[in-house]
Amino acid sequence: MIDYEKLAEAMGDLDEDTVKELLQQVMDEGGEGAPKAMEACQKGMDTVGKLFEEGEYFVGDLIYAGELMTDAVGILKDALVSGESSGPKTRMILCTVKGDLHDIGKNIVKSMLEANGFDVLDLGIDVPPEKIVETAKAENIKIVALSGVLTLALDSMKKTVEELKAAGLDVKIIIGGAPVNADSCRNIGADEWAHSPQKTVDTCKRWAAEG
Ligand code: B12
Repeated sequence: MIDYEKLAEAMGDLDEDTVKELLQQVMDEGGEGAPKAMEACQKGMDTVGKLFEEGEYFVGDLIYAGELMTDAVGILKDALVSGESSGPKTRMILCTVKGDLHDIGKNIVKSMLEANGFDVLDLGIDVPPEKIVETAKAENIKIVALSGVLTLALDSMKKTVEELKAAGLDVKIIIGGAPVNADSCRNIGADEWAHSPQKTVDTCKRWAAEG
């Protein structure tokens, strides 16, 4: 029986040994607890963010937290990405928007999409609207997924959506990352928003089926 509270706490404390021990236990028990373990790790990351805001953690701790979270995803990956990947692949764009360098959430979403049969064109981090518009045009892309965790990412997302629309491109746009919600989605003019990778996959599958 995994103690998810203990896992969230260990992540918040940046206690690498305990985090890795508990995640290995999840995998040794068959991996069914992986989504819950992921949630616990994210909860721990919220604690890291809070302690950073309060001045108890510094940028070095954020970097360490980022590395630990990446390792955590690596351990859980096989259990997290269990989608079916048959049939023709829909090509789509995924990236972190301009001004934002965070990519751990984006990479999780990417793994889930790929495991579910999408051909994900990952443009990376800090991606300006022009590059997204250019690529969508050149590759005849129908789905664009934008990630961002900084508050300022919301402005970049809005600008990106405006430029995609101004270019007359017929694309569906989904946005995600911690600061995104229904209100910001409306304000940005995106078609959908999500925090959970599963909702992202379900939405993109629906759009791909609509064709
Ligand atoms: C790790 C981390 C870093 C690492 C990032 C490493 C990396 N490779 O990504 C580093 C050290 C680089 C970093 C830098 C900075 N950071 Co930082 N960072 C964090 C931290 C602790 C965790 C972020 C994270 O990975 N979370 C875990 C992932 C899994 O969650 P997620 O991204 O939300 O993704 C999930 C969902 O949102 C969704 N999702 C994600 N993307 C997408 C996309 C789509 C399309 C969809 C549908 C869904 C989706 O799926 C994911 C899985 O469920 C957060 C605190 C926090 N609570 O988030 C601060 C935080 C985001 N950082 C913050 C700050 C201030 C900074 C710096 C400015 C610090 C500095 N002074 O230099 C710089 C900014 C650099 C920049 N320009 O981007 C602030 C942002 C404040 C704000 N409101 O804007 C936070 C909130 C901390 C805080 N509370 O103060 N950071």
